[in-house]
Amino acid sequence: MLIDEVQVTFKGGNGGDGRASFYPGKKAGPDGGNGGRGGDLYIKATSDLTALKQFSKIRFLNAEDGQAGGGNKKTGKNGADLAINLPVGSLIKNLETGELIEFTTGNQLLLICHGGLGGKGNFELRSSTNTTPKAAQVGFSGEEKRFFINLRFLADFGLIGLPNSGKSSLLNELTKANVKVASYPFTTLEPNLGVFKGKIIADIPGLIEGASSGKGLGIKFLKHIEKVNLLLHCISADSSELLADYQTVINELKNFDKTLAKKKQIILLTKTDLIDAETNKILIEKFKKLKKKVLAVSIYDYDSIEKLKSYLV
Ligand SMILES: Nc1nc2c(ncn2[C@@H]2O[C@H](COP(=O)(O)OP(=O)(O)OP(=O)(O)O)[C@@H](O)[C@H]2O)c(=O)[nH]1
Ligand SMILES: [Mg+2]
Repeated sequence: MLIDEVQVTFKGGNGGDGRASFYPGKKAGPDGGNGGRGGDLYIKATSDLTALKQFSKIRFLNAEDGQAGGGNKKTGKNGADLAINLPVGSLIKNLETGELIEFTTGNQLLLICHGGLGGKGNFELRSSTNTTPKAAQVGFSGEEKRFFINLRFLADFGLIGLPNSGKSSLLNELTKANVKVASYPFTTLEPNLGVFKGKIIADIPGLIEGASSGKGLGIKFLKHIEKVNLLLHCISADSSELLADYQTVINELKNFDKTLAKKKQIILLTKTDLIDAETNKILIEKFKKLKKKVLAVSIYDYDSIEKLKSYLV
């Protein structure tokens, strides 16, 4: 399940309070240490799919606070920084300033909220006019910001095709997604995502004729593949109308968004275990006329899956 939009508050850690203390005895004088800095809060873009789930309950995240200063000029410990993983492709909007930030590449790290400075201890606060300050400074608050996050994964590869063409089965072969597969159309109701060698593959619900005008399910999910590098167009080899199958999906893509239809695309002739080798050859030739790369695959043919994997790499 894709969690789409959340409103959250992020906060840098508060600075620790300075300490007001006095060294006893003959050398008496202020010796309170400074508070530690609050941790900074970062956002890191990741292709780890579990990053989607963290906001199903949590709406507030903060970096660690700095600790208070101690006696004997001891500075408090700094708060630890916090890096929040967000799916690559997420869009975040600062609700106060309206600023938009998009996370487009993996491991992108961005400082979002500064931690607060620690308060000064009474040792540090000494001055020519006040050589024995009795009080210390309170720590400064960490920056706090409210964001609207559009959690979306930028897929690198998009599996498209008619219902029942074997998209989800391939996703399962290529990744550890383990999604539902069944012998009827519209098994997939929401896009499934899987990670293949650090790249995200999106399996989109089947597209049918009329999809672009609202039929079926697939079209509203096409936004998930707007930015893919490569479309994997699945066509079932046991269909009686392969070229028509191909054209149906292409037409729907075109009607939805012309640039999507122009995206780099290869054809995956799926379920090739259901046809004989001779037919297989003929079909591949047919598709080659479309000047598209064609790969014949079957989830029951280990070599064909390996070939697909190395092509994707
Ligand atoms: N023989 C054979 N059957 C396959 C192969 N790949 C998938 N299937 C079967 O085809 C049917 C449909 O597979 P899915 O992976 O659910 O197809 P899908 O394109 O995701 O379908 P929707 O989610 O409905 O759009 C299932 O019964 C699969 O077991 C294959 O390589 N060979
Ligand atoms: Mg499916």
